[in-house]
Amino acid sequence: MARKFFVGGNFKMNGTKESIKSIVKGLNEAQLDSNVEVVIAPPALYLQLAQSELKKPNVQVSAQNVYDKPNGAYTGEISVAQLKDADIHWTILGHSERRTLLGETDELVASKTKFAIDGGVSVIWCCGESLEEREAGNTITVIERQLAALAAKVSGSDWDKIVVAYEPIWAIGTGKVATVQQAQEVHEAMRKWLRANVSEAVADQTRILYGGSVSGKNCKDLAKEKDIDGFLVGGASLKPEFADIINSNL
Ligand code: G2H
Repeated sequence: MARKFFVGGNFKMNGTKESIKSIVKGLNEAQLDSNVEVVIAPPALYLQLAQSELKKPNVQVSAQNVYDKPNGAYTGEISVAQLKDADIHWTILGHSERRTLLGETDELVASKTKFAIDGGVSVIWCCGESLEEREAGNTITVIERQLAALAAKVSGSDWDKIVVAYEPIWAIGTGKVATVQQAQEVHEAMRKWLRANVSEAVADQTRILYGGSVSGKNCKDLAKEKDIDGFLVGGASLKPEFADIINSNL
């Protein structure tokens, strides 16, 4: 079964009511490849605004984070049940900004992923190595460690609800995109790991996105690689070129 191309827009902590409306209006009016699954992730405060403004059936809305506990005394957090109540069916988890700035461990990210899936919310699960880890030759070891923590928590059909995003930390928001070869090499290694440690079906069916300074200029070359099944886009998802990235394969 062919893997459907997937493009996520991670707005991070950016936007206002006006700018979110304007981005969504741009998407509503753009000609978007109907073979691409598109998910935009505005800040939590604007999830419902984006949802209510969206008119494109193949564009969905995602949270950027969710907690792994039922509703209760967890100040500042958002629950899976609340996302479902707001009709939000996706969340990003394990973004390196949360892993590095907020101390999220491999195990916490895996636990949140399982909790989200069990509650009916699909997950864009992120992983990636730092520059130091890459220069030490540890890229694949780091990615495999992150994948192993995930695979220890999820199983079977859980994988149908996971889209994996490889985001080398040194390429995030820096303008330093990984070369096509660097990205493809890691994606291939991830698929190989899934084949050996999870199953043939999960390796064949799981979408593996690339993230890190993706732009309208570099997306087409990256999209041609056999193991790159889409993108998680930060800065460029706030701009009109996001539509060009969605249309990478046209
Ligand atoms: C990586 C990416 C989106 P950017 O964080 O998740 O951001 O495209 O700005 O590098």
